Amino acid sequence: MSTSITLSFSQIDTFQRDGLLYLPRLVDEERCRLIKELAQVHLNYRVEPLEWESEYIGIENEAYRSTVRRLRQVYDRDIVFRRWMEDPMLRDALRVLLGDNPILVLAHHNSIMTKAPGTSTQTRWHQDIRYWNYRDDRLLSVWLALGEENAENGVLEFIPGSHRMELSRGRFDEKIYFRDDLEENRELIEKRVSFRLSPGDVVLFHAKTLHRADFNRSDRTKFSFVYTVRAADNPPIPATRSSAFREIELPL
Ligand SMILES: O=C(O)CCC(=O)C(=O)O
Repeated sequence: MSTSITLSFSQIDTFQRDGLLYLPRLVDEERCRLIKELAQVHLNYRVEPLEWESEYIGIENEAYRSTVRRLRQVYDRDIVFRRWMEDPMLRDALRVLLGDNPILVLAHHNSIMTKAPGTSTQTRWHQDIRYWNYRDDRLLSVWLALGEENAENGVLEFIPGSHRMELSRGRFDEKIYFRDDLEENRELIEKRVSFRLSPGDVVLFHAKTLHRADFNRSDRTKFSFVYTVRAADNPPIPATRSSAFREIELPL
C-alpha cells in the first residue's frame, strides 16, 4: 500500500496558477515496468476496446487503420491497471486540487496511450473538456510516464495558465482544436512548456489546460497512462457521454 503524498503550498499554487503540476519520480520503476509489459501484451493481441489512428484523424489508409492510438477502458482490463488508478498515494493531493473528494471517471481518458513509431500522428492543441459534459470544470487528469518521453517521441506540451483564460469560440476550429494559424493564438503558444519525462514521472493537468503532443519520431512505442478524476460535487450531465459509464469513488 503506498502512502499518500502531501502537496506543498507552492505546488498547490503552481497547479492553480498554471493548470499543471509536474511530480517527478512518483512511481517506482518496477511498477511502471509491470504496467508497461501488460500494456504491450494488450497491444500485441489487439485487445479491444481500442482507438485507432484512422478513427482519430479521419484518414483511412492501411498504416493508420493498423495503428493503435490507445488502449481504452483500462480500469476494467486488469487489476494492475486498476490498482494504479485507485492508488491512495495521490488521494489527498487530488482532493486538495479539486477542492472536494475525487471521483474516478471511467468515461474519459481511462487509457494507455500507445504512440507508435512512424505511424502515430500529432495531437493538436486542445482542452480535454471540449467534449466532456459536467456541471463545471473541476476535473483533472493524471499522466504517468511508463517510459522516456521527450521531444523525439512526442512528449506533452502545455500552455500554462490557459485553464483560467476566457478563449472565444473563434480561436478554435470546427473540431475545437486551438488554431495555430491565428496571430493571437501563436503569441500564447509561444509560452508553451514541456517536461522531459522518465518512467514514474507524473503530470497533473486541469481539464481546461491547453496541451498537445507530437508524433513519435523514435523507433519505439511510447506508453503513457492517463486517467481523469472529477470533484465529487461536479457530476456529469445526465444523458451525455460523460454519464454513460460508471464512476468509482475514491474514499479518503
Ligand atoms: O498524443 C498524445 O499523447 C496526447 C494525448 C492527449 O492529449 C489526449 O488524448 O487528450
